[in-house]
Amino acid sequence: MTAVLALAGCGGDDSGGSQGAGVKVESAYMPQPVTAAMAAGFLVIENDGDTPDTLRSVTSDIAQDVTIHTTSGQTMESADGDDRAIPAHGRLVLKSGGMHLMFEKLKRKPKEGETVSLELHFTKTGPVKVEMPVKSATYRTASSSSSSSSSHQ
Ligand SMILES: [Cu+2]
Repeated sequence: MTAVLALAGCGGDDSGGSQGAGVKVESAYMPQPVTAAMAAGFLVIENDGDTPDTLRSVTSDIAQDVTIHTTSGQTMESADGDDRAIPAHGRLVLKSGGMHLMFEKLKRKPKEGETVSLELHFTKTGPVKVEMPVKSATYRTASSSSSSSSSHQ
């Protein structure tokens, strides 16, 4: 649970009181997984604040582990600190064919119509709770233009 990231921050001055201010989550969804082994999740994190932030970890009620992956070609790898950065007044997009959440060791298999609870942990902002709807296995957001299929959606 303690992913230790050596963050090149702004000198460790975290006396500011803007906890939870700038970050919000949109367009979260989970395609209904094919197997009970793992599931993918997608969302968009918007940072309205003046401070860059970093997605540090994700927890969920349905999975023992939630990891953050990037997809390159047909393979995926763990997304590191740079990939997880959310610039000030910027966004971090997790979408099909790109970065995604990977729910592993599922406690139950999510079904279309259900909602999965997760909590996002950031370097600066306090935890953000997300209710992620489970969609059909082939669901795509309108903005997702990628038609390439990776191995686990
Ligand atoms: Cu993955």
